[in-house]
Amino acid sequence: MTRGALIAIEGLDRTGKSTQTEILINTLKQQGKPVELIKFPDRTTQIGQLINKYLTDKQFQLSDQSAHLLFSANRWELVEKINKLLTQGVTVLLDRYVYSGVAYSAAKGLNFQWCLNPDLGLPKPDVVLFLKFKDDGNMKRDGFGDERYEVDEFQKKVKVMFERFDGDDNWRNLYVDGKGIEEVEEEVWTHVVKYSDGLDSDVQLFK
Ligand code: T5A
Ligand code: NA
Repeated sequence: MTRGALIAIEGLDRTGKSTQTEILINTLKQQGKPVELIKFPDRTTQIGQLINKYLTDKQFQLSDQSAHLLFSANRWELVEKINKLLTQGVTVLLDRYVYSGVAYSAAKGLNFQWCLNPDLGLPKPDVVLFLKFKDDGNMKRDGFGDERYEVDEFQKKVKVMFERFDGDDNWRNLYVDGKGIEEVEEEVWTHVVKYSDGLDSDVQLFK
């Protein structure tokens, strides 16, 4: 039976992920395709509320390891919902996912594989669109600097960690330098169109 596709949009802070996921949701809906957006971290759950406090309140202390495990736990809270939607033929769009989880924590110096371990067994996206600046354009965008991780040097380290996933067969780099929202939207669509009617293959898991 045809299942829904699992599509992740990833990138550094302020690269346009939420802008593009919103547009993509609307495009698919207009075509009459069932689709659901899941944003990580999901700040509405109990664990998500702790994560929100951690991200927005610099006085709130957590060890890097505990913060990491909370982000992972937040994904495991949603896994049943994701699997159910996919089975029902609904396309699931993820605004950040495992890749952000690993990249931000590994950039702090935690072991890369240790960071991936708690996410093993989660459904693996059929395609990951990595919105990417060649330079540090994300740090010049409106609102950059508001949250804990929005610090130039740190963003550069996160980028290097994200790039360790480059080469996975589901990974697509999408350069956004100097491109307007519509131009990026068109490129996103070229990568997504072939998944928009779902897939017959089983969903893969992180392993
Ligand atoms: N995190 C997350 C972890 O450490 N571990 C984890 O496991 C996970 C899941 C919060 C933080 O948590 C970390 C990573 C993050 O530091 P978040 O809630 O996704 O993650 O962060 P947000 O603040 O919601 O989102 P971002 O800051 O990442 O922004 P987006 O979604 O990439 O960018 P967007 O679409 O809001 O756009 C930013 C600005 O740019 C403009 C927009 O209008 C907006 O003003 N813009 C453009 N301008 C010019 N040209 C374009 N093409 C544009 N596209 C958008
Ligand atoms: Na966002």
